[in-house]
Amino acid sequence: MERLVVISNRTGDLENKTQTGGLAVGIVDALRSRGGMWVGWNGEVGRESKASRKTYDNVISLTMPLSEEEHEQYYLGFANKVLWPAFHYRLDLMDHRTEFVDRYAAVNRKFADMTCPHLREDDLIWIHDYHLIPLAAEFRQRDCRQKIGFFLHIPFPSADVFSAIPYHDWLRECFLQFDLIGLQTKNDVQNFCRYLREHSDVEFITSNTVRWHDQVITIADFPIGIDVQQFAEMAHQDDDTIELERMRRTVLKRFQIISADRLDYSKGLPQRMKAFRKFLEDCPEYQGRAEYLQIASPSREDVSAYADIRAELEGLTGAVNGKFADFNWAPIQYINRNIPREQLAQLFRCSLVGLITPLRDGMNLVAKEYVAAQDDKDPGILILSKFAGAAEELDQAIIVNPYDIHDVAQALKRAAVMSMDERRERHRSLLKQVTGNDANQWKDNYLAALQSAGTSGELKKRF
Ligand code: GDG
Repeated sequence: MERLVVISNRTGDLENKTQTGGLAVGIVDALRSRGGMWVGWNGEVGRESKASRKTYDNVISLTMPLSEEEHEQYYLGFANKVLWPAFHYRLDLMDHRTEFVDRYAAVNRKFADMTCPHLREDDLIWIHDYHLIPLAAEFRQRDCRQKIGFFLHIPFPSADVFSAIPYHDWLRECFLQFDLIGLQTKNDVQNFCRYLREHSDVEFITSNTVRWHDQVITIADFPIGIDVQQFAEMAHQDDDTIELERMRRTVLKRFQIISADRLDYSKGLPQRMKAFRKFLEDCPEYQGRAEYLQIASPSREDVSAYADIRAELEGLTGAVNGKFADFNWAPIQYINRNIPREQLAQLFRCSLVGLITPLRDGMNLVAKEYVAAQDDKDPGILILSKFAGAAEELDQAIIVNPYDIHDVAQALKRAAVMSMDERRERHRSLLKQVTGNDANQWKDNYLAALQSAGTSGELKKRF
């Protein structure tokens, strides 16, 4: 079996599997079973840190630091002030400077320089996410003939939106150096193919396979999954605090709502808080009973759009609590820090509603984790944005328009009175879906497609 080489902006933890999310679990398993290499940034910035090469049994971890300029212009700059907002339909938040794209290209060259000397001829190369779109082109320039696949974790926007990105032509040329382009949803695949039809001369061989010069490229959806069993086990390791929470739900008839997101403007947090406020206004009988717990883990705090959203949320939490709270009840609990994964799983389990309403999301693993954490005897209800990639699979959730505060408030009302039979029926179907396409299945599907993609390893030199 070919060795696997995974390259992503950040590498995962090859030692401690239980602390990692769906993506890392799938990748660690694949690396361990095939042997291989994981290449990425070590998370450090500055001159003190050095590139390193460590071996964990049959897996090599190859990491490097970023300089201050690289961090500023490649990571915070082109990746997170241009590509992230644009791919999430926030062209208004795009903040481009020419040095950003130059540094983005330069860091990709650096990744290629670091990786190339360690590659074997029959390696399968799997590159992840928007930070590394030009990497296959860099490899091809260095005469690499291996199969190279890409997986985009975030949405691929509509053709118009993509074409508004500075240097989209260059990004397109870079995309076309991969053998396989994996996206989260069918909608993403349609957007990508439509963009190619409208903005390039590629020849379509099938609806999702194109020829560009002598290269055949497949574009397909691989919806990412989670390790369902591991998450369910964590959710069911009871401890005393969680037992108490469960009692509050059953004895005091609390209507517990939970959300967990990175604090990111794409996740729709202010709209969600406003929808909860509307629910309290429309259903006064839930004042004193409904509790909304928002866990918002800090993220990219050096980017100003992230500081703005944080200030907005603090204002909204204060306003809603100030208006509705009583001496023994506050409607919103807002935690702006990272909490342990086990605790998150247990909190999901004792919350009657998982309220997951991003404005745009590649997939949204929290939605799948919420489903995996439920008891089949007394399962909670998933309310899910139609703009989360997960909505394509999880159609038995209550699907909402996250921009429509009235619609989300109505969904909360519907959840509050949903019969146990309906809850069980929906949960059974959701769990079947989440289990049927878990992290392992995702990784197996992707790697099988990569193995059979492209042009059977012939030398394709395009430069
Ligand atoms: C990108 C795409 C796509 C959250 N708060 C805490 C915590 N989390 C964990 C969740 C989940 C992960 O972080 C978040 O994953 P998501 O999928 O929801 O979102 P992104 O971080 O934006 O991920 C996304 C994903 O890539 C995979 O392809 O689904 O669309 O944007 O696992 O549980 N974990 C801990 N404490 C927290 O406070 N321990």
